[in-house]
Amino acid sequence: TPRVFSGIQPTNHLQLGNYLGAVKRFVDMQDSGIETLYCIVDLHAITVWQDPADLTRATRELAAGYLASGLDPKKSILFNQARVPAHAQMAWLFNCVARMGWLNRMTQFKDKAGKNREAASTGLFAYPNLMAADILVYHATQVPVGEDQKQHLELTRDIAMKFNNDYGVEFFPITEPVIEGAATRVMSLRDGSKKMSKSDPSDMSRINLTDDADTIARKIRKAKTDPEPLPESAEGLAERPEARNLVNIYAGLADISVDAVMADHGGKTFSEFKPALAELAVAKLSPITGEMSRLMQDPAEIDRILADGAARADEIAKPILKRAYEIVGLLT
Ligand code: AQP
Repeated sequence: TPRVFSGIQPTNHLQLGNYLGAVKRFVDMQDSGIETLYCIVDLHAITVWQDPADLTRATRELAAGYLASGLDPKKSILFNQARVPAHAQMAWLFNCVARMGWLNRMTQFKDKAGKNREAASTGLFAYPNLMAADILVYHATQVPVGEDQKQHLELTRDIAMKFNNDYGVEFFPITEPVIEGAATRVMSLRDGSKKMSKSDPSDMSRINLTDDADTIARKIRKAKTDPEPLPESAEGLAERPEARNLVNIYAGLADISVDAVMADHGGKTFSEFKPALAELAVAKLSPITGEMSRLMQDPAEIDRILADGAARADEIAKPILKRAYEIVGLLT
């Protein structure tokens, strides 16, 4: 049976890339009739240092972001990872399946560990194994993510295949990444070669879902561009990363193709296009921001929704974990 799983780390604030690359897709898939599980991956977040109070706040804020963006706890299972122990238990099995050489090739580890790899946590290194566990402990078949998660999803497939092969079973499904839409890789507003990220030290590099309308407009107005007007068609964007990024953001927010954006805005200067983009961004994001802050006033209700989702997730995960233990030969 098809099943959708995805997650986001509760670090800092949700940014536009997370929204267009992930959350908006989650909402689309929720309404597709397939069972959907959307997780707040708090255990992933602590692979780098998190202040405990900030982590708790960010977990509730991300839940509010999910709900405000249109995820519905009646249609999707919404929960935080720490509440479902099967994730960490399955991850241990995968620590014993995945090879050091596979993890050594992960570009996210290289980026996040930086120069001083010796000082990175072992959790950061094993991060993709926990991600594989998140997905496979539900036998999820589809995983909506942004472009940057492609390599981790390939590793998830490798783990599933190696497990099935080593134990001579057809137990884990081979998961499909769902990387769709015009904005699968939203770039920094300050640097068209870097992805927009929650943890970029420059707040001007990203649009946060907590930003007010003036802040959004100012960030777009100040976004780095080249001096030329927009080209007449999409082909002209190939060598212009900053221009391409703003057009992709427009297409993602408006839910239209890049060609459709170019049909309307091709040839315009940035002093014409940026205000149009800012207006669109404010129109689409402000209602979400407003709803998030309303939801954040009732943390008990958020906690109740997450606990209820976790109980439902646990029911799916437990028998799959038990069967995996049995396959391995562990007495349960
Ligand atoms: N710039 C992006 N464009 C499109 N999709 C993106 N995603 C992240 N950045 C972009 C997608 O958002 C989901 C959740 O990401 P995450 O929180 O698990 O970790 P991340 O990819 O590391 O996100 P950030 O914002 O860069 O966080 P930090 O700075 O904390 O590491 C994933 O589906 C991801 O593809």
